[in-house]
Order: sequence, then C-alpha cells, then structure tokens
Amino acid sequence: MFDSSRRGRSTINHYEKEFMFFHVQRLINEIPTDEPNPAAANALQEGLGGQFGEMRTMMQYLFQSFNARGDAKPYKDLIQGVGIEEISHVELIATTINHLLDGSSRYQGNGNGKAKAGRSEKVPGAGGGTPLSEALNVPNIHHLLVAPQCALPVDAAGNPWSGSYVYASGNLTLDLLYNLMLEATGRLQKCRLYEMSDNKTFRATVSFLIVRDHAHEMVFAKALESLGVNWGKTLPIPNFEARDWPEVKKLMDQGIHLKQHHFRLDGSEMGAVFQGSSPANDGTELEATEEAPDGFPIEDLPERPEEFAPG
Ligand code: MN3
Repeated sequence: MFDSSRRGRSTINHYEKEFMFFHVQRLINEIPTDEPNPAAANALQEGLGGQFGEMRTMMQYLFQSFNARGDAKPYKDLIQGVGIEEISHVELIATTINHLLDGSSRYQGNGNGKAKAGRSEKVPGAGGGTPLSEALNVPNIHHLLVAPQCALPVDAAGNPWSGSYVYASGNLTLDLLYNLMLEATGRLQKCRLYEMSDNKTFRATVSFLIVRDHAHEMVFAKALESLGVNWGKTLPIPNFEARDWPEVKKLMDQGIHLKQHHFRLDGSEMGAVFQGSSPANDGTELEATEEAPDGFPIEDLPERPEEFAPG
C-alpha cells in the first residue's frame, strides 16, 4: 500500500503532532466478478451495518483510541491500528455489496425491449418500459429505490446503523473483552454467511473477513493474555477447521490470520503486545508487520441510466 522509500522520517516528522488519516485508492482484498445477486448483497448488509458489522468495529476501535488515557501506548496503538484497518473493511464490504447489486435490474440500455421506434434505445423506461421492475422482487427495495443499486448503512433487516452499538468505556480490560466478543460474533456471522451463497464475489469478501476476524481475535486475546488471561483451547471462536473452506484455506496458508499492520506513517508500538505465540495455542506465531499490504485496484462502477446515476 505504501512505498517504504517514500516514507522517510522527514515526511513523517511533519505529521508527528497531527492526528489525521491518509488514504490510498486501493482495496484491501480482491473482489472477483460473478453474477449480480441482490439477496446475497442484502445478507452482506449485516456484515456492514449490523450490530456486529464492520461499521461498528471501525467506530468502536476509533473511539476507544480517541478516548484512551494514560501511558498504555502499545495498547492504544494496537486498538487504533485495527480501527484503521476496519475503515478498509467498510470500504471492501460496501464495494462488494455494490458489485452484487449492480446490474441486478438487468437493464442493458435497450429500453427493456419496449422502446418505441425512433426513440433512443438509451432512454431508460422509454415507451413506458419498466427497467427497474426487479426492485419489486429484491429483499430490500431501498437498494434500487433509495440508492442506485448500491450499499446502505443498514443491517440485513434494513435497520439503520446505530452509534449506540459502540462500546468505549475507558477501562482497557473491559474494552478488550468487548472487542474480542465483537470479533468472535462477527466471525460467527460471517461463517453463517459463507454457507448462504457460493457466489464468487460474495465468497471472496466473506472468506477474507473470516480470516481477518480470526487475526483480530488474536489481537485482543493477546492483549488480554499480556494482562494475565490464559485462553487454553478456547480460541478462535467459532472453533472449527476453517481450512475445509477452500477460499479461507488459501488466505490462512498465506498467514493472513496471524498478521496485524498498524497503517500508521509515524510508526507504532503495537508490536510490543502483538508478538510471540498465538493465543489460539496452536503452535503458530503472531507477526506485527511494518509493510502494509499492497491492496488491489478499485473498479469504477458503470453509469446506471435507469437509476439516473450520475446524470
Ligand atoms: Mn473487520
């Protein structure tokens, strides 16, 4: 994601006292192409705007890091590093929902076959056609009615995301316990989502998030372990052979469940906590990485004349 040669100390020193975020126009994981699937898109809304979704993890960890007090800097850096990664998860899952919705109206710019002779075939609904009739069949009509075949900040039942989901008590042990519960529930729900569709677009993102939730369970479990907790054989939650799922196995074989990056240009002390044997007690070793992931290109969405977007 970042070229380390461009990440010299002089540039960093300029920002050292600031609190700000930088963005690279890349996705944290690849989204393969498959057929649109508005039902799978709606299921995935739970992972975006649900009580245990990516919007919640992003806001919870950012608020915990904004509100941190005292000198527990490695713990603050750890929570903040995960929080910044969560911004990219929100982007990944919203973009995946967009790909699963885009084109679900099946409108291919031909006036839905009802264009009168002499009228432009590019005019949506020409001649009284109904290029958006699919909206009456999808699980959440807002995906086509309120948004232009795109993601919404809601859960799979259409409930708006709520700031009251965010837990940031200021007590480090309590916050870490809650974060572990949040990651474990997120992973549980994504494992259920995996079993709902084999659409390649859907599966790639769900599998990546299962593996990163695994890593984040390790992050918060390791931090709690450093404060005195012994996990035994409890982790990860849910505890099953995730390598049985080929998309998940491919990511775990790359060690993506054991790495954590901080996404900070000015360095991080998270490695003081996130290192050594995994709290899963499976013989694996944790790694706090200095090099951010390279990321994957973000495809622009095409124009959708039947949604009058962008025009
Ligand atoms: Mn996440």
